[in-house]
Amino acid sequence: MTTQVYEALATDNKTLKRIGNKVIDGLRINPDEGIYLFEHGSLAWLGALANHVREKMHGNNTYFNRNFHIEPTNVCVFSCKFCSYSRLYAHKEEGWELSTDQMLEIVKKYDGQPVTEVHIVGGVHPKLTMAFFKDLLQKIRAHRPDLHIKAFTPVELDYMFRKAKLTPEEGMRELHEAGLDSLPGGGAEIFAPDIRSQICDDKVDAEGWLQIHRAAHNLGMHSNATMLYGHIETYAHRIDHMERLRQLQDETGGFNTFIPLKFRNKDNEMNYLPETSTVEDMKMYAMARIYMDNFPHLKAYWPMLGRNKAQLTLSFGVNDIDGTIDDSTKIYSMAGSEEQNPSMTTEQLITLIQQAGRKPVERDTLYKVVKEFEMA
Ligand code: V47
Ligand code: SF4
Repeated sequence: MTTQVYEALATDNKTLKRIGNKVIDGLRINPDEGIYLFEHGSLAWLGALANHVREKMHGNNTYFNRNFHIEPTNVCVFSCKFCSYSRLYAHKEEGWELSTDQMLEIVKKYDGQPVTEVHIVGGVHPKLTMAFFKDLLQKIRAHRPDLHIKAFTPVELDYMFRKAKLTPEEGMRELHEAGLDSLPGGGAEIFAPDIRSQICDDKVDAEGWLQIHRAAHNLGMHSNATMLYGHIETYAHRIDHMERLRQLQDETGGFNTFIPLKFRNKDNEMNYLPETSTVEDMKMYAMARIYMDNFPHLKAYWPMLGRNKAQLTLSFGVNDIDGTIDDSTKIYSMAGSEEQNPSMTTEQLITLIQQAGRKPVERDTLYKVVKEFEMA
């Protein structure tokens, strides 16, 4: 295997060779080396390196889980320029707002079905308080104690905690006690303030986002992290983002998965920007696998990329496809994602992974194996 990798990575560029050897030897690369790889590594070269790291960590295993989504509201006090989904409170009649009973009805639809996780995330509605969400968590927990509740980004949490006059530590403890198990990765966008101020000026900043995840990790909870790429940021901004996450992971070890999210340009204020090419997308995944050496998992969110590109990512470092049996999330379909009606049966998802030459493994949120399947 290693001989093959050395052959695949043959290059006359001494700097690339030196950095490539570090990665093969399992050594961490620094931010300057990361930027150099982004700028000078070809797709084939980065792919070979990322695939080496992926196979060293996970072999052919490719994880998916059975989950469903609830989006309580798309009414939002913030105005992120890339967002196609939210409606300001002043125009709330154009949006939606689910009651606790309506959300419990969604949970009950899955009674008797082998789903392991509910993913709850939405806009920041000014009237939805900490008390409202604690009550929702308690009711879901009471109805279905085995369901893992992964909910709320630091954008929603920061607003909730500030209104309730709670520190991130106090707020996280209360929600954890009410039934919250882990945090999804949203709201991170790009941490660097020179970009963040241009695309989402008014919501929680990098330090606030990281502090909420730190507070969750310190309570023993796990979480994910995302990065919105392919808009006005540079390679240096992407590396800076990944570096901040890598540092927090060194401190807490609480992150499960890194999820690069490709910017989609339909119906938002940044629609003048072209979208990234497939080559650029695969390069992003490969760089994420190479740089995020302390993140166990790299996930491709298939409803956003589409099925074929999601398959391709499995050769560029990705070892997890966000499998869902009924993904009714609107944040991507409204931004122009490939999958306008993203829903795949477990059988379809298994076939998709097998067709890419990998081994499907059903997991729960914390990557405990639920069931292993054969390779094709
Ligand atoms: O933070 C919004 C992104 C995120 C656009 O943790 C957009 O398992 C592209 O974080 N183009 C929310 N992206 C979704 C999210 C997520 C998704 C799947 C799994 C997990 C997980 C987390 O969606 C936002 C923002 O970065 N987003 N608008 C857009 N136009
Ligand atoms: Fe609100 Fe989230 Fe949309 Fe920003 S991305 S406007 S925080 S719903």
